[in-house]
Amino acid sequence: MRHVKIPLPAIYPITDTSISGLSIPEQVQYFIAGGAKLIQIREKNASSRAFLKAVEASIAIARTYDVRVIVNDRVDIAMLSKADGVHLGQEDLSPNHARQLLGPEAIIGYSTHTIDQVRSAAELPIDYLAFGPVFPTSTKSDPDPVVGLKILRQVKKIAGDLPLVAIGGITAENLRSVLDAGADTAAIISGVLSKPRNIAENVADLITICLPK
Ligand code: TZP
Ligand code: MG
Repeated sequence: MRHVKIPLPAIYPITDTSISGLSIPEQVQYFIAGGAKLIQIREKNASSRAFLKAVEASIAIARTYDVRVIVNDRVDIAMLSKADGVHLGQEDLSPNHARQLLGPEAIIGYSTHTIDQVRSAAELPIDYLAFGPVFPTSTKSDPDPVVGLKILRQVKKIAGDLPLVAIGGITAENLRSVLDAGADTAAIISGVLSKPRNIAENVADLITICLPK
């Protein structure tokens, strides 16, 4: 049995400055106001210095609410900012290298897009496995092919006790189907940052959908 550092909450919002039109700390504040307990900071366009500054400011806010912050892609920024962990893709530093740098307590998440990648991830020092895009998404440039709910169900069986985070095109309308397919958590960008409601309300609504009936 793996050592689970924190029980992963069902909703895992991710920042995106171009969709929201807000600074990273502002988005983090809204996520927290909506009840998020785990947040990922993802920023593809900022300079390293600006990104570090934004992550530090976000972590200062998150600490006062006991909210965990994961940095997308950048192990160096996660280290410098003392973030709770890092989220790595197939082209980023490997989970083994990230673990070497960040130590045993860091949360390391790892993106996968195919069953083969999921199988290869089984032996890696990771704390959760992300899989997707489950549904079509226009948030990621050049996304991998859509995997759908049937493959997500298969991935859950392969992942075993490794927490499974579904990502890609998840909204209030399809969230229940993703959880029913076996995802422990839904990582969501446009579904929290786009209208119809404000960001905090969007997060709160999604959390409500996950509550047992
Ligand atoms: N990885 C796979 S799909 C995706 C990422 C980062 C984008 C998710 O964004 P959205 O808006 O929730 O579809
Ligand atoms: Mg990446």
